[in-house]
Amino acid sequence: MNMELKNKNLSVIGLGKTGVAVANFLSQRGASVTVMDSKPREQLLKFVKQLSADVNTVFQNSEPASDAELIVLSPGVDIHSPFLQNASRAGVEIISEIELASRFNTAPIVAITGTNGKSTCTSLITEIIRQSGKTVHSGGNLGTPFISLLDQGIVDYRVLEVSSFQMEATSGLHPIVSVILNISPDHMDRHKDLRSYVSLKEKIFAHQTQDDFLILNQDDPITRDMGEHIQAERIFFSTQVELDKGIFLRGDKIIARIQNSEREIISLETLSKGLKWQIENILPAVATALLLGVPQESVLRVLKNFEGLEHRLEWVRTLNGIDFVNDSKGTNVGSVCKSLNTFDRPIVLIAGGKDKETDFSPLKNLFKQKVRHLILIGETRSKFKAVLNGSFGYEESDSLEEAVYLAKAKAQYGDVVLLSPACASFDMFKDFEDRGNCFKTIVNNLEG
Ligand code: UMA
Repeated sequence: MNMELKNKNLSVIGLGKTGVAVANFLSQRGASVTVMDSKPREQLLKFVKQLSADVNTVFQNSEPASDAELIVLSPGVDIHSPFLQNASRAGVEIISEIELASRFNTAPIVAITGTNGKSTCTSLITEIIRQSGKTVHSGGNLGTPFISLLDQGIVDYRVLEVSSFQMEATSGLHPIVSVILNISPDHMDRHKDLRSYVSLKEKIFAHQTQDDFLILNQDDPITRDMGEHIQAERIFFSTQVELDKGIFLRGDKIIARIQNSEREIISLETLSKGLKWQIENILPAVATALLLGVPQESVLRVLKNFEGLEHRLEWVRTLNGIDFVNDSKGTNVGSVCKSLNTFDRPIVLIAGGKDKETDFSPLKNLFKQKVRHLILIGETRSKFKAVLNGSFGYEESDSLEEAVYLAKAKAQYGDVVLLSPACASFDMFKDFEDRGNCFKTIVNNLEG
């Protein structure tokens, strides 16, 4: 579906990466565009400078213009916000940037969602497609808004990482392959409950047809039962059991049983260092590649050379036999559980940060099994302490630097020192990247 934009009055809410991309896209197509943001202008100069000259701006107020004929939301804007109620009551259409881009996109889409691992899986699929000689764009929650990709030329595929925020006001996204990696509670400060969060993730396959594929995690109790009655073909992946149809591990080998044939893909020991800890994200990426008809040589080349992504189980340094690992993107409980389960040796964990109204109790038993020592930082320290309730020892620190020193002092030869906070970063840092970069600088400056 396309839409007429010329001379329409359009409001874009939120002036971040998405707001800039949407406003410029709309204004280039002849619309009269106003961007609103709750922050003052001085805090948004970086984005103001990137706007086309004819885009209007309103600061310290996110309410759309009263004459808006269409409202486009940035992912950070909750569709249930009170400032959208008047427009909603008046019947003005409110859509996400992903929805807007879907209406103009003409390339086949591969879309990846789930609570954890989305970025790694998205990047792997993109690299594998590129390696096979096809042209490909990737973006979405990963960093480059979907709408920006549309003005970057025609490609064979667009690979999108899609978040629950981005699905809120989305109704028409139609991927030829969709992937749901896993589901555990996240962003509970934004979504009403776990069911609402799951429903947003399920929208990724709502428009798929019998020619399309939905890739799901067999080991995850929520994704396992998804899409039972859909037309698209469901393909499962598992690290725990062999599947009649799907992709799984047999010993240390990845085996694919897809489209009526079984083939051995790769042995785990030949995976690149960046991927050794990411099997759950590799399996759906390989399945996607095979379904798209990518030759196995291209898949292997990427799996042997892919460096992994920054801030996601990123190996930083080995010092005195201790591996220091940056998992600053571990911003929810599910992600930290996965990261802790990745290692079969004692972990000294640095956790804590800004609260996302998360229930930390699932971590309690895992700490007992996996964590040699815990160091708490950030705003959520007292919440962690209340959950642990004396059942697990910890130290506290006011700074990440001190936390790293404490971790080094407690870790023994062969241990892992892991920064995986289970929380957002905004109490002490600009964002999770800033937190991860600080961790790496501190670790790289440690003396032996
Ligand atoms: N704002 C308002 N009113 C509101 C809420 C926000 O005016 O009620 C304004 C803020 O003041 C701010 C602007 O909106 O100036 C920011 O918009 P945004 O938060 O949507 O930020 P963008 O820069 O557009 O980045 C978004 C995604 N951000 C979020 O989902 C919070 C980025 O994902 C994404 O990379 C980018 O679009 C491009 O697609 C980041 C993220 O943290 C990485 N995602 C979450 C996650 O991974 O857990 C979902």
